[in-house]
Amino acid sequence: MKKKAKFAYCEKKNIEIEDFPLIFRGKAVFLHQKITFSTIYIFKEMKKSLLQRERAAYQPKLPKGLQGAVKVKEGEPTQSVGDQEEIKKMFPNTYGMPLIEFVPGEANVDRKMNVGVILSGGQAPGGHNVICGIFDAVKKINPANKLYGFILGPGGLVDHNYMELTADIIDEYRNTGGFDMIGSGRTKLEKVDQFEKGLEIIRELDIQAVVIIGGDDSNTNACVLAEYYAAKNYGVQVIGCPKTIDGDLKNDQIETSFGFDTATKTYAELIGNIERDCNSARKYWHFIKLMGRSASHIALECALQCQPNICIISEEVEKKDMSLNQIVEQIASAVADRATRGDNFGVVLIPEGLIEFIPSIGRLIDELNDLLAEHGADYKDLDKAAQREYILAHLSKENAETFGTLPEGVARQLSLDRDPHGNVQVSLIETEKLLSDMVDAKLAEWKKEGKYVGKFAALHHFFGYEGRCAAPSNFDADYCYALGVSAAQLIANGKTGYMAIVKNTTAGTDDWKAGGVPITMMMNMERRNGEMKPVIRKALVELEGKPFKKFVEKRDEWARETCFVYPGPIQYWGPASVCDRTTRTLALEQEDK
Ligand code: FBP
Repeated sequence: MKKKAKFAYCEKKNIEIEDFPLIFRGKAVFLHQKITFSTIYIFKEMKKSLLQRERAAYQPKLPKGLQGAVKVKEGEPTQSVGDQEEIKKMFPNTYGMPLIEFVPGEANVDRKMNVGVILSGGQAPGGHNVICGIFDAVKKINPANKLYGFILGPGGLVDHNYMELTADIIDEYRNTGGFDMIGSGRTKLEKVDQFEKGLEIIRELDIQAVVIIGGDDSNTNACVLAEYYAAKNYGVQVIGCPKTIDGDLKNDQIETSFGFDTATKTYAELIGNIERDCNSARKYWHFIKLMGRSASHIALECALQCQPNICIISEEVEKKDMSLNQIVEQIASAVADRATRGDNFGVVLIPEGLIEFIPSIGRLIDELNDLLAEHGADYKDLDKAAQREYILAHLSKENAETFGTLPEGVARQLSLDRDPHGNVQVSLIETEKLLSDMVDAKLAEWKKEGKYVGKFAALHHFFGYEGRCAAPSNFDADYCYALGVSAAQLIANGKTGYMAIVKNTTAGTDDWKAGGVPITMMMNMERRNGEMKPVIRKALVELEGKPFKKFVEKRDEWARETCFVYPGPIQYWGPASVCDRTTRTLALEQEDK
């Protein structure tokens, strides 16, 4: 409906424009709080493609332990991965709980429970299937149970924006990508008044448990909320779910975060297409930046799938204490070497988070974080030039020098507001452009010195948002649905402060093992926004791990020769060897386990 028509409708019905109903499947569904026009547009009835229609009929495969009646098998008590004493003190009610596995049982729990669900942070393929899994499981446990979706992320809980998720709505979104069923957001749940505000709507809707589907930061919030409600004896359970395309929410208990599989397969398809174009025209160097705020898992996985000439791994840059100039020389050397054989073309993959891992820039960002946290107010009102001067005047000598040498756009981006979790918005920094400009300059220098004879023409790409809402691969469709069912079972069995997990994911789905891990088990203390905070430890690329070692074994050959592989699009139907194939990262990591 057009904006004008909406105003006319509200006038006729004598309602405020903020109370305009959500039109879903031709029916007016009144949200119970003020919503904005942008919110309304999310819920427009979907037009389905043929693929979507066929895909809707796909029934995700469940592990044996979740197929029928479910029994809880408890493991040993757990402890946090670091700073045990501090974490234990901060989470007295949710610390030390045992690991849980669901195994086939005799009788199912028949619990009356209403559940609220929140999608938090960046989109990741499969989020809708988590919600579908929760829905099917809570209805199976007791058909009177209700599922509510909080709208546009954790803020929906605090602002009381929600909708009941009925079978009609759920069926629209089975096996689809995106988070548009209820939307997502990055509001950080950390203050008591937010928890209390949330409780009001939880009580009003008679909700017994909230599931937060998110990455490391959002699950940290889930843990804090679980502890708060437990400490207050409110009887509200909080369960987390491991989401992020970045692949950095993994550890001994979480084999992979959902969305990584589909997103990397989508990027690998695009990179493969570029490689083929590159190998056909033989005249460009393609610089491709890939999402992944911090860790380089996405870049590494795409490299293993596509065999580009160069892939930079941030964790290695940090370990080797490399400067920006050394990275540029490494790329320029490979370009110059290929040029000696007449190959003036190639593909370079760059992880989005690289800039923070270059040690000198990392130190600068740490100081900037503290500076912006401390002096936020007096800095914000200054104009651009004055902000730069302010920063240069307040930084230590070493960091001021680094800041001064950065191109203005990059320096500016590093000095802007952090996201609500204190992260630099690295997706907005054009590292691919920065590196190719510097490589160009280096090659020009070498040309003058007679060390380089080729031609260098660069093209730039950034693949991030292109993959976050892709239709989930079979792996993510199954994995997410199982995570949703697992979350519902954790709730039915009275658990709180747990994250739903599914393990043994390189075996057939029947043999996957579903259960729960206490969130406190994954926590340690880290500095955020100038303060030490309990957070889930991020999993970076392990330089001793098999995926990186495999890459190192091959990379010199890939740099010299043209060894491109073109993976093609995700397949939903066909031989299992193609359709159900996991990522190389997961396969290599699980090889000996
Ligand atoms: P999550 O950690 O919330 O899953 O988000 C990851 C991510 O996709 C990063 O790869 C990227 O840097 C960031 O989100 C982009 O954030 P935004 O969606 O706010 O632009």
